[in-house]
Amino acid sequence: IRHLCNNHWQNGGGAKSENPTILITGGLGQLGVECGKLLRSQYGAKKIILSDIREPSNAILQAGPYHFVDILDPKGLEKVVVDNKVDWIVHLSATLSAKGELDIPLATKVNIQGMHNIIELANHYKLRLFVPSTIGAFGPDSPRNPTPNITVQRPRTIYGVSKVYAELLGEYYHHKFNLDFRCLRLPGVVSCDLPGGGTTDYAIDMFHSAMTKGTYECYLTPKTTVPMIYITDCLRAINEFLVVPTDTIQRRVYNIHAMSFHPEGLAKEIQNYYPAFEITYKTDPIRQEIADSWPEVLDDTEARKDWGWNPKYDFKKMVQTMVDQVKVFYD
Ligand code: AKB
Repeated sequence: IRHLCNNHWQNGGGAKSENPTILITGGLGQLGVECGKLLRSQYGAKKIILSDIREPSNAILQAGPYHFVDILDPKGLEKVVVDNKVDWIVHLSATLSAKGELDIPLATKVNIQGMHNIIELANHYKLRLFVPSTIGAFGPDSPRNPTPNITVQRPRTIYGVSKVYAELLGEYYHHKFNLDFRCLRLPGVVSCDLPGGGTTDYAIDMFHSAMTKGTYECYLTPKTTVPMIYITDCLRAINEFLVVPTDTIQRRVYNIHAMSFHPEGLAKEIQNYYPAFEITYKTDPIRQEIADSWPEVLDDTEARKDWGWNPKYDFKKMVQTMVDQVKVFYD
């Protein structure tokens, strides 16, 4: 019943499309900080609210609104939404794949209970809700090259299970309650800022190690191939997909792809910039098993066809950009 008598404060019930106020959960994470910058450049600094459960830097505090609120605290979240008249939520909080395997109760709470709290709130206040899914939502029974938009999904990590849950819950709330739920299955995101707890983190670590130490010990085998995307493309995809008109969207969950590579290939490309760079391998069985169960290439035909997705960073351009960015990072 609660869902049928929602408090619609704009647009006669649909999520507001113009000049939205947007809450980004996981606002201090790998994607959150940069996503905040991009959305602020578009909608204005005050319209984008970051939330997380860490102490922000002064730079973050000066850049725009920040709220210390836990996604496991539904009342705290609701207060932020109500006090600020939030229109859209970009829900980036998550425990990533490798960390999730080391602490399953934590991943269950953050990824499943957190998602549940967020979707209830979005539905109650008729907010637009974006949640990223991942290549991790597939498993060893899925076709790996390419992995279609609709296919078998039997992930073998708690992270993957929770992301399939998020996808299905979002689609269900969309069909049942007309929630404007939007979800992109992201490849591993390569950025200068360090993530934490992911299986694809090696790619970022390799750039930093090449620059600071000249060597890198990789926890995946040389030819382990997974889809990856440069952060600028990833955030552009989120930004564009957030505003695709509802009648253009044929489905609520889309694969997006940009490039695929393996550690050996990445090391060779980095050697074009740092000829003395050396890579060695010491496999971590947990992360290797995870990566081996993931797609090699995502089929993103549907995203390209329905809303014009088109990556701008290929492998070479990503490496060149990362080398430059990592230099700036240590300047
Ligand atoms: C991870 O490695 O867990 C993430 C992802 C691919 O979703 N980067």
